[in-house]
Amino acid sequence: SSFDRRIDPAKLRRQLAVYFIMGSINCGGKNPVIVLREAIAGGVTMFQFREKGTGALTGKAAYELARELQAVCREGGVPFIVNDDVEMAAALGADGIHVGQEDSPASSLRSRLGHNTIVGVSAHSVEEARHAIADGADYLGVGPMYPTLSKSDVRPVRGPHLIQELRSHGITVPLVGIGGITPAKASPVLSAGADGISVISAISQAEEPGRAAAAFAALYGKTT
Ligand code: TZP
Ligand code: MG
Repeated sequence: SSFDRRIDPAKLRRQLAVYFIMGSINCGGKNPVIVLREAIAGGVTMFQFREKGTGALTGKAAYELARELQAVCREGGVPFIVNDDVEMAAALGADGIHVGQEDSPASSLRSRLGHNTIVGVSAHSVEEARHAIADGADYLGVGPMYPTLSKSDVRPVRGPHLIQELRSHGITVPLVGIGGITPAKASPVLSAGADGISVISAISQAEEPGRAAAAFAALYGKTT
């Protein structure tokens, strides 16, 4: 069935620990391929290609960058997830896809992309979380935890309390907090019950993306 998922939740929880998200416009003029390579060397455990916003690449250029970043992920042994674009995920044979509430249900994405595909869904409330889980999501992205400049149509800040609320309502699926997370602000997100943190600017705009990624990885007692 569409719920016959082959993603192991325990493995996925580990992969979600330091979940780096970016597209070309998030890298402050640096080459995204270099940024990602450094970030993975520093301790990033999962990557999402999110080529969105003013000045973002489209068409062939977006595909070419996606392919390069996918190759970097393969070298580093890190899952490569595509934001929103199902056709791109299918064409590249991505490890997963991340979508919003308004997109196709997880079960249909899994049927389209294959049963080993990681399907992540954004959720902003208990209601939305339950809906996404019923639809077959493997993990949830929950936020925004803190104020962010990286998303224009962002929802009101909910804080780490939202994670705690989901857990207290019996939601046990793997989940990550997102929005404004820095190494200094990550601990409350994890203490609230998140399996990992997802980050754009704290890594992509760091002077040294590798060091920034290592600072997140260190929260789990791992060093590189
Ligand atoms: N969804 C909710 S907040 C956000 C997204 C994509 C942006 C996160 O970026 P940053 O720079 O880590 O705040
Ligand atoms: Mg969407």
